[in-house]
Amino acid sequence: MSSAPPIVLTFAGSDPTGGAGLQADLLTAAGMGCHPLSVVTALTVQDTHGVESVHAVDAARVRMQAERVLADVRVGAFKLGVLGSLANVEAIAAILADHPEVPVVLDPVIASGRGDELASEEMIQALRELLVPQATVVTPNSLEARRLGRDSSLSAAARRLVECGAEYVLVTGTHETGPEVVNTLYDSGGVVREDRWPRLAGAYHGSGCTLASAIAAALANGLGVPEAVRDAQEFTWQALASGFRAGTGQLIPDRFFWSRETQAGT
Ligand code: PXL
Repeated sequence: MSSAPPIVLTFAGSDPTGGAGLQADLLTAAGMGCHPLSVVTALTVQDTHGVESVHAVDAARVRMQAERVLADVRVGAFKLGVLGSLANVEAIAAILADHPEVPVVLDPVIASGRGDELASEEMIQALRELLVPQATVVTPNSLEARRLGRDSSLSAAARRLVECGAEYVLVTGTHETGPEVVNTLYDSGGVVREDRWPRLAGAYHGSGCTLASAIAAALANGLGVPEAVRDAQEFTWQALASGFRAGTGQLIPDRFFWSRETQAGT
């Protein structure tokens, strides 16, 4: 019997395309050497173009899934994505409070890449009040940072989220313009690190899920937050650069890019 790999528990909505959501989290955690546990918070109907509808799982069932597996398995990190309903946000906040030693990566998903709404205004408020204070790292893109942090300035919005209780806030720059994507990590002292990546031309299904899950996997592997954020960006950039076209819409990141690389000369 071999020893267990680090374990990540994701709370996420199912994306049948395998590009985003729960399936992105499972592939990413596995691709980063972790074993993924999953609590399904919602079912979505979608294709690689965008999300048609979201169907929340009942909050009591979300709580039962999590409590049962957490009573059995020791978890190295939690990752939160689409949560489906206000009642689910409240249930998950209570579960996290029972496990204060486990780091939490909160991806505050508000919309799909195409702009389909994935969280209501009351859910955004509950994220801010109940989950941001328990987060080790919150990973908003710039649009989410401005809405969640209620400020048009990204640094001011990030500061607000740290004031709400997040230990770190990683604001991603995919939705901004310019030849580089600038991702900035903040804590209570201000900017911790700023990483610049050549902007890739494609539109991707599940880039934010991949990044947040990769951070959770790196934390479960024992890294500190700044190093986890660095490794996760490297992994994500490579997964995106190796992205493939499965349907007629957005590209899907390849979280197993490393297993498909051919050796030079072979
Ligand atoms: O990429 C954010 C995201 C997360 N979770 C689910 C999604 C999406 C985007 O489409 O569908 C289930």
